[in-house]
Amino acid sequence: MDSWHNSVCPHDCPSACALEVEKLAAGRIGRVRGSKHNPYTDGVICAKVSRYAERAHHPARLTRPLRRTSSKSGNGAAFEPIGWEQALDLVSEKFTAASGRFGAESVWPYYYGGTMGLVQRDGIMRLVSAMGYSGLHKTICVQIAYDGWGAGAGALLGADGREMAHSDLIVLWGCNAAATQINAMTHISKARKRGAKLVVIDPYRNATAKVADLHLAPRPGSDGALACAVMHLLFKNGHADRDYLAEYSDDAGRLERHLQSRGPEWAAAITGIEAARIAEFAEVYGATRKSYIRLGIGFSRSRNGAVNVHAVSCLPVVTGAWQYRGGGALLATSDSFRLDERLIQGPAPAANGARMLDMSLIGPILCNDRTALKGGPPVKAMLIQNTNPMLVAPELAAVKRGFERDDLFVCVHEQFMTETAQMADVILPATMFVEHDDLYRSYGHTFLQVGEKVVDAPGECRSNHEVIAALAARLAGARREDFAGFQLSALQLVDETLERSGYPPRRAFTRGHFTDCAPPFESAHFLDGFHWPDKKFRFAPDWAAIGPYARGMPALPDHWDVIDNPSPEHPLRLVAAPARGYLNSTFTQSPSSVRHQKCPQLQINPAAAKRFGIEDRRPVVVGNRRGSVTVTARYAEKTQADTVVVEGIWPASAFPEGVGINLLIDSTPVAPNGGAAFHDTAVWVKAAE
Ligand SMILES: Nc1nc2c(c(=O)[nH]1)N[C@H]1C(S)=C(S)[C@@H](COP(=O)(O)OP(=O)(O)OC[C@H]3O[C@@H](n4cnc5c(=O)[nH]c(N)nc54)[C@H](O)[C@@H]3O)O[C@H]1N2
Ligand SMILES: Nc1nc2c(c(=O)[nH]1)N[C@H]1C(S)=C(S)[C@@H](COP(=O)(O)OP(=O)(O)OC[C@H]3O[C@@H](n4cnc5c(=O)[nH]c(N)nc54)[C@H](O)[C@@H]3O)O[C@H]1N2
Ligand code: SF4
Ligand SMILES: [Mo]
Repeated sequence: MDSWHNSVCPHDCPSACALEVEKLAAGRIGRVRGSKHNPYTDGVICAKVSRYAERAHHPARLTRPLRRTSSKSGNGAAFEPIGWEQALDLVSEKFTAASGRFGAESVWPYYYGGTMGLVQRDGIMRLVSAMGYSGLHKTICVQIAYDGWGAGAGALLGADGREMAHSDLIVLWGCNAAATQINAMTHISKARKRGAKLVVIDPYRNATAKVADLHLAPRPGSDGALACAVMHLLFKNGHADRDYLAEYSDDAGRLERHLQSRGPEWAAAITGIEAARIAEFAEVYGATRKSYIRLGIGFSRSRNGAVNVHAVSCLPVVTGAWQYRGGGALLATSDSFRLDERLIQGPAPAANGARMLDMSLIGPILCNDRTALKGGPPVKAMLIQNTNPMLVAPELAAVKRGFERDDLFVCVHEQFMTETAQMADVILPATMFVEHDDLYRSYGHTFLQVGEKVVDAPGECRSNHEVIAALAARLAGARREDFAGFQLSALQLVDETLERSGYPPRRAFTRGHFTDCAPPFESAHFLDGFHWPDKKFRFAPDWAAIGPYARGMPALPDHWDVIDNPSPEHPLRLVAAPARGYLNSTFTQSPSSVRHQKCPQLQINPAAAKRFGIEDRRPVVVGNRRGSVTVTARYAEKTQADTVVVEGIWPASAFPEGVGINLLIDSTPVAPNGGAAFHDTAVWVKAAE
């Protein structure tokens, strides 16, 4: 057993699995498996991570710092190796020059969740704080969903995922768990052995819908209507828990009156689901006390996403399902962890007055759009860690134009030559999770975990923490002293953060690996009140208090018709959902993942396909005003007739156009506080010539 080491999956996945990694040699891992000791992971992980050796020891890994030798706009980027000292000097010179000429806000460090480890992910914020650089408004993923949930409940807590084993009905709402968080399926299967039913609400028959007892396929962006009709029937058919509502909600009477005109026929016209099926679902949901809704983030990725997430979060309040073990709902567990992260992050960037730039607006920002720049200086220099915006950000044409600017200096710290790295002036080689130390929480479970270094990194790779500390040493001067984090090792940061946060030391964790931070049942189920001064769930949220884009949002749950509706010119709606074999833009280099995913495919209802002369397994062009890409058509029964799905995120090189699917996605900020509407795009399709 000596060769097996505890670790944590670092990827941006709610499961944050407890791993065991086999060490074959000082610099070589073998198998990776899920820990049986962690009750959430329960010994199960996804296929792509079980074959991590493919990624860690991939011949295309970056192992040396590189400097650009070619222009940015031509075809084929060229680089030459340079030393670390030279590379770091160059970056700091450029940052200093940009700051001197255009102000510190012209430097914009850009990062996201490539690793979810707190030290390696968030350390860059400490550099931002110390230097007064532009901060990052992190809208690319959970912003819309969290705004929608927070509007009602007031905190990111919910019924523990393990409770699903005790539920009699589980609803996966806009959540492709079989692909995006396999462990939820583990706990669901325990419930199903006891006879529990699984309902999936998703516009297409994805891997999860295929195994459900009931699959409702709403049109994308119509969940608010569905939730309203269900609540209408709950009130009408005696399934509302009026005592619970009186104690725990703001104004159930007003909600009930409002819903009178929002019955199943009204919702059928909007969602495309027959009224009888809506009634069938409402009856099962209303008649089951231990009903558990697992909200996915997927259905928040629409222009009305926050309204829809809030509407769904109202359901267990109407039935009072929150009162029962195995009942209630979960979007995210993030507020279960009480971590003092100031040592890692420094004070919030906003605290030193610097502007916060919206990461989803990176296209307009790099194209010098004044509104997106908030009236401040242009962005002249960037350090990018943990994300691949040239592929995953919306409005890719603008992102590409921006990165092609000759007056923009870009340093990318990466494991692979991603689309973004190809636009860099300097590339720095990064370690992987098995090669550095970190502390991990989760947004899908309640375990705080430590993942220590298992093997040596290849070549000259350095961790994010090392790079940030080395840049601070060059850039921050005396200010460095105010940020103790720069002087500590990653493991010291982990230990001190645990101590400051009042958690036991690492060695007191179960097997030195994890500790459960689950709040008591009463708090997880909001039985001690929702997180507002009056402790009542808000059916009528104060959207304007959440963000600047709240204008026009409905006062109560509703169908807010601001989506990119089909039109004669753009008759179909595109959902650009994640694929099982990839994790966002990651694993697209792993041979087994590529074999699993085959090629970019457009899933389309056969009847709709025939209308547009599109044949199964033949090339099809999908486009809109922003551009078009060519993919392979794949007939998919049971998808709404006006909905198409491209699972991704495929590399740009997988498309003949050399640009990813997000070429078609709009970047206009979603209400109330920003975010990208990845699954809300009207498109046309035609057979490729
Ligand atoms: N069409 C479409 N677009 C989407 C989405 C969608 O559903 N559809 N989803 C959106 C969502 S939810 C998200 S979160 C984003 C995510 O998109 P990305 O932020 O690109 O996500 P990842 O692929 O997780 O990670 C990005 C990079 O981090 C690098 N990396 C990993 N670990 C480390 C490390 O320790 N150090 C350094 N320096 N680099 C590291 C990886 O090599 C990888 O290239 O994509 C968004 N874009
Ligand atoms: N294998 C794999 N796992 C992943 C990822 C990955 O790329 N691949 N990405 C990771 C990341 S960063 C995140 S944020 C999570 C996201 O994981 P999820 O929370 O599952 O969210 P999505 O995958 O964006 O979408 C889930 C489902 O929502 C559906 N959907 C889209 N629009 C609507 C709608 O309007 N209504 C309804 N009801 N459903 C809708 C999509 O069809 C899709 O099947 O997964 C993480 N896990
Ligand atoms: S990607 Fe998700 S399911 Fe796969 S090992 Fe990592 S945390 Fe677990
Ligand atoms: Mo995400």
